[in-house]
Amino acid sequence: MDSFFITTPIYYVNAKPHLGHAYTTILADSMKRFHKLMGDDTYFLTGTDEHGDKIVQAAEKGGQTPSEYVDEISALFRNLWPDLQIENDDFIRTTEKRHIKCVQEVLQKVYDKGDIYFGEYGGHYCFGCERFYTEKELVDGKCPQHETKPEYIAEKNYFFKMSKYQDWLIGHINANPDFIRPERYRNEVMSLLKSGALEDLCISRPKSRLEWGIELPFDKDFVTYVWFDALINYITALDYPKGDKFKKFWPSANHLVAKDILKPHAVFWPTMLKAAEIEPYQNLNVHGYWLIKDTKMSKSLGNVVEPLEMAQKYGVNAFRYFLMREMVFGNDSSFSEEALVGRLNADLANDLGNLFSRTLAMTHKYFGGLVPAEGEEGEEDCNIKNIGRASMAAFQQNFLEAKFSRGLESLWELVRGLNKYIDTTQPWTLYKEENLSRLGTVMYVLLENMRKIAVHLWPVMPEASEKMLAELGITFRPEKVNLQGEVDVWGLLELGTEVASKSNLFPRVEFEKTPPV
Ligand code: ME8
Repeated sequence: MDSFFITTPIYYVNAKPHLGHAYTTILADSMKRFHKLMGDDTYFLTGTDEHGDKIVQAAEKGGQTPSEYVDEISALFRNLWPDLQIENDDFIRTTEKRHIKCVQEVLQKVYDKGDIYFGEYGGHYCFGCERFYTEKELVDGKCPQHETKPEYIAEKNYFFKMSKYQDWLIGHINANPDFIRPERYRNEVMSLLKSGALEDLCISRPKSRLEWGIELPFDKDFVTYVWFDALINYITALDYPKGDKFKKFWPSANHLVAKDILKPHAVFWPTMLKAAEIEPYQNLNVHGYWLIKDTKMSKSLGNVVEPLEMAQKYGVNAFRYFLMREMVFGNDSSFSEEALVGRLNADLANDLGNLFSRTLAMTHKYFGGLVPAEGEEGEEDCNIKNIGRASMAAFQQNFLEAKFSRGLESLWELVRGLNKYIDTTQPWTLYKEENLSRLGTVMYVLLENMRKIAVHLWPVMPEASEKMLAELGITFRPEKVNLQGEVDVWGLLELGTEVASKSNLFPRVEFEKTPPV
């Protein structure tokens, strides 16, 4: 049994969760479920990043201590995930004892090796990103993420010798074309690495300036800061260094992040791992931004989309489907309720929902609701089975390559193919002609394909998939599924199974434009 370890970024607790956080976490959940169906032993980690200036400032604003504040906001993230049908195996908080211990162990190891030194540094510090920017990285003197002018800070601090590992990292990326994907981000990282000497990474803050962090094990007057703290969460959760979980899951580590934190994950983290003599992760999967009317979502612009509100309004499963289908992985994508409603009606209500409810209704009308026997296979049946095989194989391959939207598109070739199959085989005519043997074949082909589609949809729409399968008289057990085998296997839906008489999985919705103010 292979393993599959999937992580999301640990989110800052300086604001409530929004659509962007929900997207990454839903996607991670889908990847976990997909790998589960592929027979892998899976582990899915998410959590919250709770140290740093931003948090102290946000707590002060609300008149709370940092610790009261982080408890409150972290719980908002933790409690949201089950409502979006997200099943994470662990939820890590950087203020937990297990994490503090792990960070200190890694720091000590890297320090003992001589890869951490004490030095003076002056630089352009962006509080939003919690990192220093080089002159070259600034755009018009401003931070490219926050478009604010960074503050010039000079102080004595500890540094990680990141530059020492630059050549090794270039070699590793060259030797592992999938290490960073999609390709555009791999190219971006490569051109950054080849554009000049990598700077060393400032990893501490004097306690006189900031106490809300993890104390350096080799100097009590300093705390470690942001990335050296946050990134290590991925191995803390596997009980590094001693745990069996670490041995089992680390080799398959897949990180999922948006492009805003590409450099820390693609450059800081692998070099930190190398210095700590830990194998690099397997893949870094990088997605683009959800935009609102072509602008990035931000609290200050007041255009933040509340994921729970969308899920409650349109259904969790439709919301999950939309996010995964609409965004081409790696590119930016615009979110609008209009587009969501469009896809819900077209793909889910019309294509899939109608196909399913028509199939169930016909099974009732023609065969009393019992799955009929399949007779001889004709050309049309053979054709649709070929479409099915190609569509499911493409779905799986695309999901393995982190091309989720294309994967769903491939599956819909089967959904649309089946709708056409009904039009051409005309079960109602076969019924009128009393050609029950041919009718049985057609209905069986439809029902068995519905079963296969439902199984493939479980990673994206867990509840809808289980409901479809229940309506087909099947109790779904993910651990019993062999998704790869589903491409070629035929006939798992048993003859005589009683199916539901109707289904209303995805009712059509009308889009109401908000009246102009
Ligand atoms: O960066 N579109 O936390 P963060 C898509 N604590 N995804 C978005 C998004 C958008 N408009 N906005 C946010 C941090 N995200 C650090 C991470 S990891 C060791 C430490 C998602 O709360 C996306 O996954 O700012 C992005 O990478 C992440 O939220 C940033 O979360």
